[in-house]
Amino acid sequence: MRRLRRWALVAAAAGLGTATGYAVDASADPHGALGPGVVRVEIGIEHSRFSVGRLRVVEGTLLELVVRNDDPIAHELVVGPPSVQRAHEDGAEQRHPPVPGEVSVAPGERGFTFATFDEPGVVAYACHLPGHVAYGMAGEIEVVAAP
Ligand SMILES: [Cu+2]
Repeated sequence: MRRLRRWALVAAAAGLGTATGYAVDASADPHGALGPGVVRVEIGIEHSRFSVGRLRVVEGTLLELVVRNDDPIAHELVVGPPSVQRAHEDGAEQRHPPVPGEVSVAPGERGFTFATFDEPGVVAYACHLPGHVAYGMAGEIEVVAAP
C-alpha cells in the first residue's frame, strides 16, 4: 500500500498524471488499488531490479507501463499469464516487437507497453533475459474486484 502511494506520486511528479489526461487515482478503492480506467505507471530498472515488485489494480484497468532502464545492459518487461511467461522463459527471444505487454529496453532507454486487466487474479511480469528472473527480476500485479 505504501509503495503504491509512493509510486502514484512518482508518476504524477513526472508529469504523467492527470496533466496529460491520464488518471492516476489511488483512492478509487479502499484498499489503495489503482484504476479502473487508464493508469500510467513508471517502473525503473537499476542493478537488474525492478523498482516496483508488486502492484494492485482494480479490474477494468488499462495499465500503461513506462519502463526506464538505468542499467548498462538490456532488459525487458513481459506481463501476462503463465503461458506467456513460459514462452519467454528460456531467454531465446531477446528482442520484443511492439506486442502488447512485452517490451525490450536498451541500456539507458525508456520503453513503453500496456496491458488490460479485466478479471480479478494475479498476473506476473518478468524480465526473461538469461538469469534475470533467477536474480529477482519478477513482479506481480494483483487485480482486485471493482468496489
Ligand atoms: Cu533483465
